Amino acid sequence: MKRRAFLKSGLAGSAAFAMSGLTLFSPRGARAAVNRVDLVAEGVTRNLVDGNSLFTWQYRDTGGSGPGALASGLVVREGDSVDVTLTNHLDRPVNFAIPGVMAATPAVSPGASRTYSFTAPPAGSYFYTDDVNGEIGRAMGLAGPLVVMPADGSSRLYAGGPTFDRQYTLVLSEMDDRLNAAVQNGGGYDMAAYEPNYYFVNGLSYPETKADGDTLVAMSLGEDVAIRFINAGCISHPQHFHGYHVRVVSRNRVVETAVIDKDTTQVERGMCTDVILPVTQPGAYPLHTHYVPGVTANGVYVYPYGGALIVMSAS
Ligand SMILES: [Cu+2]
Repeated sequence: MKRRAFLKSGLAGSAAFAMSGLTLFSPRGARAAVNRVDLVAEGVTRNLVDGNSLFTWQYRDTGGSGPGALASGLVVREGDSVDVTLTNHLDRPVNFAIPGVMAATPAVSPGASRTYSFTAPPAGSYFYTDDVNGEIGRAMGLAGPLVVMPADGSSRLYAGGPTFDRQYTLVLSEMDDRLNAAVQNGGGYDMAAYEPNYYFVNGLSYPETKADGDTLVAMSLGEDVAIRFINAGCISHPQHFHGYHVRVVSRNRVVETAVIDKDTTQVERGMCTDVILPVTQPGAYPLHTHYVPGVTANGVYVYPYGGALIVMSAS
């Protein structure tokens, strides 16, 4: 059975690391002394929902992949040792950094490799990215989710936090095709001119999102579903729910002190917002950014193709 096939269910309790769409790089059911991951930073041309194509950057996990169209994604347990070896196939130095955990790490020159070792931080949602190219790395797509589960193996967003029955990780990002073209030609970009025209969840745009098992949120009535929003882009991505209210559990691992039911929650750039969604009714409902251009593709509205909109389905 291919490893990806394990990951689609997202049901808690079926296996310690079972979750939607995220790469498991340690053997299932057994904890490796050291989790070893090999990432390649590379340029790829991506086909977009409107028929255009875009030169992007990615971290590709040579042993697996991330949710949706993302080429990498890490799931570990709190306290695990992790060795990430990054090989750089890009035209400029990059690094591997985890905002809030490790910043300004040594860069890897083009053609070279370097190993980054760290101990998995407290349970919660994180992402890794490049921080030696200003915002260019994130704007080009150089990011992946890092999910840290509690050391006791429980299905909780943080140690002692609320439990969940199922979890999804949704990485939010956007791109400005002029920046991609400039970088493809070896240049940089003035981020003051950044005006994205493509929007993604797990590297996909609607309607691709509803055809992807990691990115279509499939739920059952009565469940508490955890959703980890990880904003790896350069603008805010406010998330609006139809059909349900959610409870924001934490923002960047800081636990909310006053928890109220919300139908919209802001996810600032660089922010990881974890929510619990009680599935109170069956049906299919959209979950989308409340930033209106975010549900377009190159200025065209969501029908027949669009941006950062996904479908939540409950039965
Ligand atoms: Cu709406």
